Amino acid sequence: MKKLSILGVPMDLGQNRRGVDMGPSAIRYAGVLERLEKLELAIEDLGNIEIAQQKGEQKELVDNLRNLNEVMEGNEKLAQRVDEIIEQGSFPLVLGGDHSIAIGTLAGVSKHYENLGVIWYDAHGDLNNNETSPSGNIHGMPLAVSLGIGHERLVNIHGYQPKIKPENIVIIGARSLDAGERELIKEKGIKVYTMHEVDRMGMSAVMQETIDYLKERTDGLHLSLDLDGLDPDTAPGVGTPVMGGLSYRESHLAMEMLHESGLITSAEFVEVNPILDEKNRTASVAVGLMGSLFGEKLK
Ligand code: 4U7
Ligand code: MN
Ligand code: MN
Ligand code: MN
Repeated sequence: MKKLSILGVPMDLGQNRRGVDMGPSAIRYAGVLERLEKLELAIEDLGNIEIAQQKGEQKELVDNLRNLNEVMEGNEKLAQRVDEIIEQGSFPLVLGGDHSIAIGTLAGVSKHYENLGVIWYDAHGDLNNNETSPSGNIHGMPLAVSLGIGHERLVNIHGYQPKIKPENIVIIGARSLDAGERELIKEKGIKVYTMHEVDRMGMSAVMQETIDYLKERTDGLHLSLDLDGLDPDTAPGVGTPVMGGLSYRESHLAMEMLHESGLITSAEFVEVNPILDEKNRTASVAVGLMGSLFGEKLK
């Protein structure tokens, strides 16, 4: 039976809104364990890793990076835990927390693969660095950091870099890209399905192309799913909502096709903020998507 290890990361230091540190609790409250236990999986919930508390007062930005030391510290811990989970032959399912935690997750995962693929399901590219970032928020930087682009402390987390190669990335759902991010996408030739392509081609074709593309070039595949990839009408409990997003059904189809592909070797669900949510709907949507990703069947 496939082993699955759930690890919560109550991180809110990668951005400046409160509440996303309660994401892991909200997702557990929405029934993630009960839901996944119905599937053929041996599940362990490892609880949450310890993350520094956000103090409320705005600290001054150092090098245009908010809370660099605390984000570093949390991600080093996370990388180590994820590394161990894979070493023990289990599938890491990481619950965020803001998206800065992808830095640690990918650092722990990528050590185990020559050519790790990454699906970045998000309204944003998260391809900023401290020089291009309009906000100084590290949750807007994890994909660049994993490519080895950005502050040298961040890119060297877990003692090596880069974690991933640009040709092994597929971004899905993008509709808010900053100027520096667009440049990087062009320069590195990163594959992006914006909302325009999803509208034109349909999610089924987008996912089929994504799977075919990644299948032949990667030896492991990580799903990094930011709930703001979905439309805010469906997933309102996120810190940086952008109108015109992926639908509930499109997202379930994407997860179902990923399950059928058998390619996914690790996953994280991030940016669930119960304080900004309506009756824990966003956490429930996240749990439903996990159900589809791990093989729930309608009949
Ligand atoms: B998320 C932003 F400027 N690009 O860098 C930035 F629009 O993890 C938003 O995808 C980043 O939610 C959003 O601050 C990060 C902004
Ligand atoms: Mn986002
Ligand atoms: Mn993101
Ligand atoms: Mn966000």
